[in-house]
Amino acid sequence: MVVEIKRKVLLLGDGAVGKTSLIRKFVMDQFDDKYIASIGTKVTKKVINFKLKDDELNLVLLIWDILGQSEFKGVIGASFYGASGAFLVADMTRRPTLENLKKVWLPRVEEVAKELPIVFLGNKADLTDEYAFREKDLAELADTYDAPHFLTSARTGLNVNMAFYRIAYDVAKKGKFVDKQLSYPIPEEGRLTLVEVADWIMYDFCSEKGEKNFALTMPIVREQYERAGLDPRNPTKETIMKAVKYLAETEAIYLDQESVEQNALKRLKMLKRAVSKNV
Ligand code: G3D
Ligand code: MG
Repeated sequence: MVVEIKRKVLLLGDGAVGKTSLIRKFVMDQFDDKYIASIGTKVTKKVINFKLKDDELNLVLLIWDILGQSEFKGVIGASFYGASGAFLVADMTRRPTLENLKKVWLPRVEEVAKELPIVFLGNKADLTDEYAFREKDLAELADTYDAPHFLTSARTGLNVNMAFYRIAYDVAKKGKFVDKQLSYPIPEEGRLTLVEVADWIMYDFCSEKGEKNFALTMPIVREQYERAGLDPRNPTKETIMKAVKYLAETEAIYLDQESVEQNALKRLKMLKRAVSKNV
């Protein structure tokens, strides 16, 4: 059976942190956007498919982008209504954008909806030389809300899919379809970039270990990526292949041989979608 549910998620944060760019990067040419003129908001739709044990769940994400000038005015209140999740976006190159998450955006979220799944993003992570705060600062804030955080780049694509899949997962999990078998979504068919593949493999490895351990397993992948010389911002075919091998070695410690091989194959198949000529 295929079940379809719709969920609304918001991107919140100061002007020019990259909200619109992140949505564009995630949704790419699948733009199906509606401009709600009265409240200065644009809605973009993206369907994410989750495979359940026997069923499928199509989660229709309605991504609400709060536009330009309205950012610091009262009009955004209406946009918050009915939201199932929110991104809180800061710009790694401007410290006040982080402080405003605390001062401005989080209080607003809490006013409207308690217990809303939130995901913190430190965007423009490609501009490493211009960082005005560290990942640790963002992590500390996220931790106080028990929420995940990602460093993202709408420019390179770093962690963009990861972040959206994560919020999709959190949002789906909160609804009626709470299901232990809910697995992380697999990117749709078609060509992938090497950055997306490296993201996805990290995602795949962590989700194998279950939702609870997601944050704990992330460092394991990071370590193996480092060992493989894989820079998540600029991965190559060779470093991804090495990383797949190292992750398989790690998994061999606690998984049976067949599962280890299946996982490695699954990951190499993703890589093929980035490097093969005919996808
Ligand atoms: P907003 O929707 O939050 O207001 P935008 O932000 O998406 O309009 O982005 C604001 C500016 O930041 C844009 O530059 C955009 O290209 C840039 N930007 C967004 N994300 C990133 C990123 O990850 N890395 C880098 N280097 N730049 C980013 P312009 O010059 O068009 O105003
Ligand atoms: Mg914008």
